[in-house]
Amino acid sequence: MSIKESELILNPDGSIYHLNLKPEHIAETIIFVGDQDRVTKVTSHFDSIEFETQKREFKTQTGYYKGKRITVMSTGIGPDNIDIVLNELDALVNIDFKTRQIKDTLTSLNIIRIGTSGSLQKDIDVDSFLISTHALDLNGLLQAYKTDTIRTPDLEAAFTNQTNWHQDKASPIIIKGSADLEKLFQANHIHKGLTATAGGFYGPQGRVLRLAIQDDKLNDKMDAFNHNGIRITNLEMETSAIYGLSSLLGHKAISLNAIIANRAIGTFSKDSNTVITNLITYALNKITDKTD
Ligand code: R1P
Repeated sequence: MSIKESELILNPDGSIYHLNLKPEHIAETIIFVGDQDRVTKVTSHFDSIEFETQKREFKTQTGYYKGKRITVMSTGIGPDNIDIVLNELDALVNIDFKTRQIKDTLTSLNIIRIGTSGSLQKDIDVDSFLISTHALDLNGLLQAYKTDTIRTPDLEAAFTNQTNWHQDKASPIIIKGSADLEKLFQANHIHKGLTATAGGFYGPQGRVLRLAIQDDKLNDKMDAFNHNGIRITNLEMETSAIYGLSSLLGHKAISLNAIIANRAIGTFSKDSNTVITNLITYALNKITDKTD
């Protein structure tokens, strides 16, 4: 069945609607960053850049690092953007744009988020790195999809009990990242944990400036959560959407977090730029170790 023009939207030049990309423009290893200015921070390490484009907040560069072809793309802020980015990237590799049909042989991408995040744990300091082993959808994006095959019922039940999750809210969804990529990026000095992904920066992450929030104990309850040693370690705004959609579409994904705030103590990094730069260098070297 051919996918209609209103569902798979292509620009007049044949590129996909929001990302402005054609299939030949992307590599199979893709780094996501939030900030569009972080794209060149990553590619400044590259040997060469063969392609670049930008539409709205989605800036893309594809090039070579130590001989490996890598695409770096900014996703902007939030899970709603990840819905666009993941669906359009998957279409670029797995849908034939001429026939508008799903290809017989599917391609699996390696997706690596290099992002910033706030720790919920006193012992996970600012300026440290954290790998998200799992992600919790606090934002609701995944509620639109059939997720039965990728969920973690034990963890979800433990989270519902621990936080007295309201029955009238949709049930929480927790998804695992790629075990292969977790293994590739792990190191003794890097924390691991369950990352909670919020749909906003202030109220949805328990920040109060002038507005009261519905559950001002949610962060405390998340910080006290421990299920068989799995703790909720940090809050950010993309990982659950990346993990959920990647798993459903057959891609491998991992989220690497530069911890720049500690919400449990109330501190913020004195030099967040350097932490992010160090995480970029670490990630690039690990990617060239072996992601094929
Ligand atoms: C909020 O300031 C943004 O920073 C974090 C959050 O997930 C959100 O996107 O990640 P990035 O630094 O990757 O954008």
